[in-house]
Amino acid sequence: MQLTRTGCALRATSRRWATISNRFHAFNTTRAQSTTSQSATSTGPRSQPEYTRPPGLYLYGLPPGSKQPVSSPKSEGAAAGDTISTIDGKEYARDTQYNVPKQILDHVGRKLYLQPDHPLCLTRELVESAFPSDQGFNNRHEPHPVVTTKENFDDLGFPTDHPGRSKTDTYYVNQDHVLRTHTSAHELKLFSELQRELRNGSHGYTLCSDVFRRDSIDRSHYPVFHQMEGARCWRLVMADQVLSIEERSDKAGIERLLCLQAIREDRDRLPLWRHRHGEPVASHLLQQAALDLKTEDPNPTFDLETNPLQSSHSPVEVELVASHMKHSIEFLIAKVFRQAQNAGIISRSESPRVRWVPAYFPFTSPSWELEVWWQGEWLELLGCGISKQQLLIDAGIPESIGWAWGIGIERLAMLLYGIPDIRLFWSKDQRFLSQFGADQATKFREFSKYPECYKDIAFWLPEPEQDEKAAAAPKNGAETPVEIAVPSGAAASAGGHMSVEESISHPSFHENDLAEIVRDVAGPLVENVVLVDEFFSQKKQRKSLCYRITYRSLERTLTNEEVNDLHQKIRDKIEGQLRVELR
Ligand code: FA5
Ligand code: MG
Repeated sequence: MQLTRTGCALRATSRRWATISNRFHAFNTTRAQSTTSQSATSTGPRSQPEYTRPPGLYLYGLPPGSKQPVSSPKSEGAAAGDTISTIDGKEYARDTQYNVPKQILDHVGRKLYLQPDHPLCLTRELVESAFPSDQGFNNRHEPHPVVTTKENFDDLGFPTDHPGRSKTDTYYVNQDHVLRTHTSAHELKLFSELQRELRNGSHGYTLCSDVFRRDSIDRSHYPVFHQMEGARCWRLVMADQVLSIEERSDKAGIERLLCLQAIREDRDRLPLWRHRHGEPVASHLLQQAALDLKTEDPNPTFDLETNPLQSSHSPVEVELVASHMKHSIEFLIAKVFRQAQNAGIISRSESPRVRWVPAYFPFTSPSWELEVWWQGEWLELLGCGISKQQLLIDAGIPESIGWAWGIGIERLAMLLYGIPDIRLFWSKDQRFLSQFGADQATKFREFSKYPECYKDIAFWLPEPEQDEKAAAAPKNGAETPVEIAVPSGAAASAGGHMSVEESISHPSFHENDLAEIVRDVAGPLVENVVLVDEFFSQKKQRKSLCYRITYRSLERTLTNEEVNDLHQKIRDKIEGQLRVELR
């Protein structure tokens, strides 16, 4: 859901994400000598102070102590009296935590990423071609969408009070099970499997699955979408074994560590790296990828304050692993751009642009997001980082270092084919499906453009509690429009930006709940929901919000009566289920 949000002051007082876990003490002890011994010569930090999140960096939710979003309205999917839910053939006991609407369940089992000639399937194959099995990546998928809260959150180090765990962000099957909010829910299992596979020459994987989020409604967000996860590991232990203590005690010795050498060699073999360093690149790769990709990466690889390296890693290791990861990912994006150029979706005359943005994820550090310049704005494609050592320890591969990323497949496919609206991926219309095929560079041809119709809905938020009033009221005391922020549907459930202010300002209203009601009533007939007006009334001591709902079918023209009827139903439900007063 888009918000007209400018200049909202973000309060960055928290240390929520700070604590880099010391749980991997055992591993640290082994590595401690080499890390400490560098201190004389290395420019990087030695020990890991508590990490204080910098102003403006609000990935993965709110700091501890900030208020949680309110719980969701009662879900349509939970019919009274039902005690068992059957999801993709498996049964789950239902409890009060259940909040999965039927229309979300209707998306389960479609497996679009396996449907031949579907753009999501073709996009998955393109990603796999950049991380192929003959280069040590097991290409996997995981169809069953229900995972435990342990897999989705705990195993990845999500704090217990993380807003992503709330029912406003996540679909709960019961108190212990959710529809996965990201493919990272399988990271621990897949890393554990690598323990065996590392010996057989595999050192990484890709995984494709559907994921589910109570998210906003617009052309690049859908509550059910697809992600691919990728990861790559190197073993570190050999190096420690073969070098003497003396050798480890100087920087040169560290640099000679066999593992580092292996990572460097792997990195130096990457086509994009070779291209940028004037090394020859196989001609078929040159043709496949737009290697003139322009990358903006102005920040240092790690920063103690804003994007720290882990205490078990040396600066050299982090630099190399990050460099390997970024060049591997950029190569994939270069492939996407070349294909889009071949199809005439983007021009060949301009070099495609991408930029790396520091990020936060509980299970990687340092972390980044990658954005691409697309249709005049930056579009976020993926999150990634150096895997948290605790995860590798838990997976049984403590002497390893590695990277991981998670990509939104729809976003990639929109780029590849010029598909303008994320809802189209679910279309069963042959006019859509017949356009794509493995051996053709395809530019999506709009087969219809049915008229849109928008309607506004305005309401007063509940009166804030006394202690919230001071924070909510505008400082000048005037009854004027003020720039406030509402919890955006920015997917705290597995990433996304959410500011502290956003959640504190409206403790009893969450935009995701509004989006859910709109979806319940109108499903795919709504293209966009956007906040168009907001102000605070001194007299009423309340805030008013006005949302514009854009109705447009991808398959037919909606009649006035139909839209009026949908809109009335949405109004009724909002009034009945959210604690707001319609205006
Ligand atoms: C994650 O989900 C992390 N699990 C990624 C990760 C994996 C980080 C491994 C580190 C290591 P994030 O919430 O940013 O991160 O989502 C990843 C991508 O999914 C986004 O960049 C975007 O491309 C896509 N995405 C997110 N929400 C939606 C949505 N509602 N509809 C469509 N695509 C979405
Ligand atoms: Mg994100």
